[in-house]
Amino acid sequence: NTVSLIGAPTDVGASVRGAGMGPDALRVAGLAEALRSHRLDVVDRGNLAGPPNPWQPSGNGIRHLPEVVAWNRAVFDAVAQELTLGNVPLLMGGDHCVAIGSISAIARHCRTQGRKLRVVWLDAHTDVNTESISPSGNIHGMPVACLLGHGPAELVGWSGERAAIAPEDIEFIGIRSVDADEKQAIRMLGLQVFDMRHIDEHGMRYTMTEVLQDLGEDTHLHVSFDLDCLDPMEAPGVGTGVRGGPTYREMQLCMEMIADSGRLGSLDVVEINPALDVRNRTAELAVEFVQSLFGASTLAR
Ligand code: DIR
Ligand code: MN
Ligand code: MN
Ligand code: MN
Repeated sequence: NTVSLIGAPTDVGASVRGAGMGPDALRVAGLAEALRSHRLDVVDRGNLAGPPNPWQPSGNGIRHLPEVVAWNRAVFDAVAQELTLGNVPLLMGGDHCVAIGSISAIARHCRTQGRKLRVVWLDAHTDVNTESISPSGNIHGMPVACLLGHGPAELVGWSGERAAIAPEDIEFIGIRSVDADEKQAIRMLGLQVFDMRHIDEHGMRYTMTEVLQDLGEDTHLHVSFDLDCLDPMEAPGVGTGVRGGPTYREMQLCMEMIADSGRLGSLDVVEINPALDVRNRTAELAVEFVQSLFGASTLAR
């Protein structure tokens, strides 16, 4: 299988500028070369194009909706194209709003192939706000809601069904920041959230066995990796860092256990903000974790 790198250099969904530089930060950190060193075929499709960030205040509970739609349209088409070619799309964000386009394209592809889709959402946040409950209006806090069929009409239904995924198709890991009304949405939807307390009490190993236990032979596993999942001491280059995240070793174990499942079919790497980073450390960290996701481990060659 060929891994296809797709850059989505935008921060239209975020509260803090800078995530648009994420794709080049990952390139400078050697993402393609690192994957090739593990004998993977890699193609870099370059960066998608889209509208600039108009830097508008939130109107009607939502910011930059037309720009987010435009970026996601480009993402949707690019990811769909790679899936048609049989490649593994690796979307380099960009802020997390781009997961709407990528996961919608993946859900549509899985449906046409009769395969199940499982999404693993690695994040400090659950991103299940809608325009009616979001305290910020930032769409990077809404992609999960949109994919579940609850959000602005312009961002819902892209997979061909109202909901691209069902609540039982997504697992959250590393959560430690959920907005007040978002908590109620999680309960009403019945989402399975492995928050930091769960990881503290049960450990990453047991948590990941729970996450991966019922993956079938025919399941396509998508990982949506928001770098703010990590503790900001490890990953300072993010716009909305929250202390108390998984350690470097816990995250490595998480990635290695996903790799062992053998089901990884696509990946988003989002929210790296080079403007806030320290000597590209967060992108370099992301490159290490992506290698583990694709099967690198201490003793395997
Ligand atoms: C917050 C922040 N919950 C919001 N969300 C972020 O604006 O909706 N998600 N940063 O990654
Ligand atoms: Mn996120
Ligand atoms: Mn986040
Ligand atoms: Mn589950």
